[in-house]
Amino acid sequence: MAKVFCYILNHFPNTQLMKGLVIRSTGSWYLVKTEEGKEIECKIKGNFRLKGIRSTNPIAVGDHVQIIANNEGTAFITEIEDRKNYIIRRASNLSKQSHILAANLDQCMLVVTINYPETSTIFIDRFLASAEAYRVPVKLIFNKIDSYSEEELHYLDNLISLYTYIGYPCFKISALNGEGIDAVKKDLQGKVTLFAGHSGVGKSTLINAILPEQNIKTGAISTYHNKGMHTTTFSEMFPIDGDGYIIDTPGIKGFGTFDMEEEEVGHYFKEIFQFSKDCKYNNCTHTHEPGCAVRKAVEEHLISESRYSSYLNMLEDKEEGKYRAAY
Ligand SMILES: Nc1nc2c(ncn2[C@@H]2O[C@H](COP(=O)(O)OP(=O)(O)O)[C@@H](O)[C@H]2O)c(=O)[nH]1
Ligand SMILES: [Mg+2]
Ligand SMILES: [Zn+2]
Repeated sequence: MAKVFCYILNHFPNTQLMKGLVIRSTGSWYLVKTEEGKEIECKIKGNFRLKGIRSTNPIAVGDHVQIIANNEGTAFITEIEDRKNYIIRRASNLSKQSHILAANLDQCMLVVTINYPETSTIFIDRFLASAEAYRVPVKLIFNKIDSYSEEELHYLDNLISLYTYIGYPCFKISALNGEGIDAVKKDLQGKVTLFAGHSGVGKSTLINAILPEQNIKTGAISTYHNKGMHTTTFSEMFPIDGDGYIIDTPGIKGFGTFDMEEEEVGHYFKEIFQFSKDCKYNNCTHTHEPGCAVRKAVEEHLISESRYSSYLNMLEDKEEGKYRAAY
């Protein structure tokens, strides 16, 4: 940082130091909104390294940064403030490098559909567990309620009871006809919120309903992304009326996973963690150990079978070493 700073000061006397928020990232340049409300395109120079992770992009949407700008409009990011959290994913399947999707999130809304397309409970639970590890609070949005059969609606209500009971707030909405959207809108006030979920669940439709002026592309673009023609992810933050931001990352389905120890996986399933305090062994994996309070709770229907299956599913990945590969 110091080197860049001196270089710029020496060569461009009319420079200005400012603080701002990174609101768009394309990989090669960043759009920074300054404290005065100006939007400035910035490049980075120098070496930004994060402790412990190898990343393809050192700076992400949501980062609070310091920039230096001259009168000709050239600007550089010179410093990043410490992050309260961030989410990453692997840059590509084969790569050991990771890509930071966003930083400093207040919450994440996981958009879920029971059908068209189906979101499995395994997917939901893995997402929730990763978010716990990232220390990002999650709320669930069940979308497309205008399109379900009675049976599907019944199943949806069961899921809502389950996740509400565990401690995840749930919304029941139709992004298409607007039902339930006001409650979501209210909950976004004053916060930085990331929207996640499978392609086709209605994220862009929902964001458009909340921010009609942004006119984010729906449907067609998602399928284009699915074919993998462009795997690069450009994240963007959209300001919401009043105060707060929505982050749309076209490529995000779930979070990358942390390098966690086997006995740690259970810490990220809230109710499993609660019961595990009564297990006989404190490194219990809740699979075969005698005196396991978690398995007892599953038998007594105090922990749902679907949650326990998702837990076992994550643990299996762990055994196959997939967690390590996540970096
Ligand atoms: N019936 C119904 N369709 C919806 C709803 N929300 C979105 N869709 C449709 O689902 C498709 C995918 O939506 P999109 O917003 O692009 O999903 P994304 O990939 O998550 O951004 C589009 O054809 C939308 O019109 C909804 O609440 N009800
Ligand atoms: Mg979309
Ligand atoms: Zn146990």
